[in-house]
Amino acid sequence: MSENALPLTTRAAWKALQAHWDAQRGGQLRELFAGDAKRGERFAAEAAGLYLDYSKQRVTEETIKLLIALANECGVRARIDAMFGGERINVSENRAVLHTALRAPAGSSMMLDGVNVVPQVQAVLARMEEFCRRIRSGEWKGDTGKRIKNIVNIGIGGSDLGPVMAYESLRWYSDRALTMRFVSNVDGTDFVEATRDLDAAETLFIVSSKTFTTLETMTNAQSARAWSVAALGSEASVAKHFVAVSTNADGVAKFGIDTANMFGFWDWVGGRYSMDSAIGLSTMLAIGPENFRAMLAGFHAMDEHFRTAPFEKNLPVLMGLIGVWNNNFLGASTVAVLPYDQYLKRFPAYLQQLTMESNGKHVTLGGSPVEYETGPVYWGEPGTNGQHSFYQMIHQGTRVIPCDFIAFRKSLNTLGNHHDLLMANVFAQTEALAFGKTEEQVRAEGTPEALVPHRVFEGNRPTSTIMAEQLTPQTLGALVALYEHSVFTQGAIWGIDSFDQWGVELGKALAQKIVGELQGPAGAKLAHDSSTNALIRRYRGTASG
Ligand code: G6Q
Repeated sequence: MSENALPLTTRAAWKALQAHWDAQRGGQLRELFAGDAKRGERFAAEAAGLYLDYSKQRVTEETIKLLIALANECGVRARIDAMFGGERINVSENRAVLHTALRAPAGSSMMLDGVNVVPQVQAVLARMEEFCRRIRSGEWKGDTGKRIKNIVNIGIGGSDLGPVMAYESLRWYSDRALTMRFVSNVDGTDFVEATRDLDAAETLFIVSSKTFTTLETMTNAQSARAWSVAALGSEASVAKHFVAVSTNADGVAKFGIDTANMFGFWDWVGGRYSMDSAIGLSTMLAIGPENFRAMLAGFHAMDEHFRTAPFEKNLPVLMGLIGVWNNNFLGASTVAVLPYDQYLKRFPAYLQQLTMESNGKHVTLGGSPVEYETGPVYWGEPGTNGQHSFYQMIHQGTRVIPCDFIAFRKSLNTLGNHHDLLMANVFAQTEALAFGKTEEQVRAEGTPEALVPHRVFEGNRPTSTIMAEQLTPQTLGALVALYEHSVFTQGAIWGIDSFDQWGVELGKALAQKIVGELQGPAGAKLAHDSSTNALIRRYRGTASG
């Protein structure tokens, strides 16, 4: 058995981490800070415009040393090189994983099977830029000669969450003359509500689907075409009101979109890693090519840092390893992502797919069941809103919920003292979570004895804080790449395929069979379990009562 195939929990570094945990359980943050006046600066790292403070995690220098030893034993460096080198590290789909090529600068080179893919990426970017120029300048006209004012992206999962998040995050930079909408759900309400106030003559649909076969997207695209053609009165109008983003040219042509209006990408770009490919066409339309390029530069800066920085200074590696520590030793089964910036309100939803679809796996690369927990549940809401709801549990609940706080020095919208108040809350929360409030402190405040236990905060609740100067396209790119690579690092430790998604494929197939049963002759024999049969009959109105 090669070193790389050793079961994780039998590795020397894992056992050392277990012993380290058993001995001090990560320590008490109060004591760790008291014992090291410089801890807050020493347990921090900076790259690509992002500052990561992990001093309020339950780690010591020894913990970090052991985690890095684990990364070395698990071959994380070799895995990084394999990804950047175009190897087929997505083993269950036999695919390379080269989303880093999407943001590689023009003129650089990233090889796949002996071919440099960067020129192909740059060629698509150039076509996207030209298209955006035509739409944004009004040169591209709708079928009736009107200028395009509304853009509707139709896609789901990786073909929706990235575009929505990027648009919301970078809205400040967007052209306010364009109305951007996103339709993903097969629930007709999504399409109807997204289009009810739009003039079809001024509306362009982007059908975004890597495979161009996804049930939800194809259904929404058909409804969009029917809606548009009915309003504009001709099938020929599709040419001016529909473009596609896909890897499936045949599917696009069959749908009736001219492949001249198709923007391609490649099988080496996973759906959840595609927001910076042509799937980002809506983003580029909203913020303009220059800002889009700046976002790519931010991604690339973090890619380079991840690829080259020593692990002890490597933000994604540190974040990934601390995540493993929290998940597998502290036993934390969730991570809260708490952006203190209203523009990042969809960032937690985006991260849910990135992290949970990537690392929610139960077998190793070789197919054996894992004997440890893999990816945790990610969730979150922007601060300060969450403080008035679920933070109660983070402060005083019985579960450990590690948190990532995300904040910016400068607001994009200066308004009175709002930003100072916002930031004061970030700092106060991480301080309170780390240090809590002891019984003595509560008593000293004059709290009636019966209330003392209720008002005690244990503290020792782990958090990281990510700070940047301002939310810019560049910062967003770096932030997304930070999480992408931290997910990668964790996948490499857990020895799983972070780039397949068989669980999603199952859902894609399952419903197809039942649709037939919902639409077929009433009374036809159903062969599901008794619960599913009864629910189907109730839906069809054929329940016997
Ligand atoms: C992402 C997943 C999944 C995918 C959607 C949409 O990594 O594979 O979320 O993006 O199912 O797929 P299409 O782009 O092919 O429509």
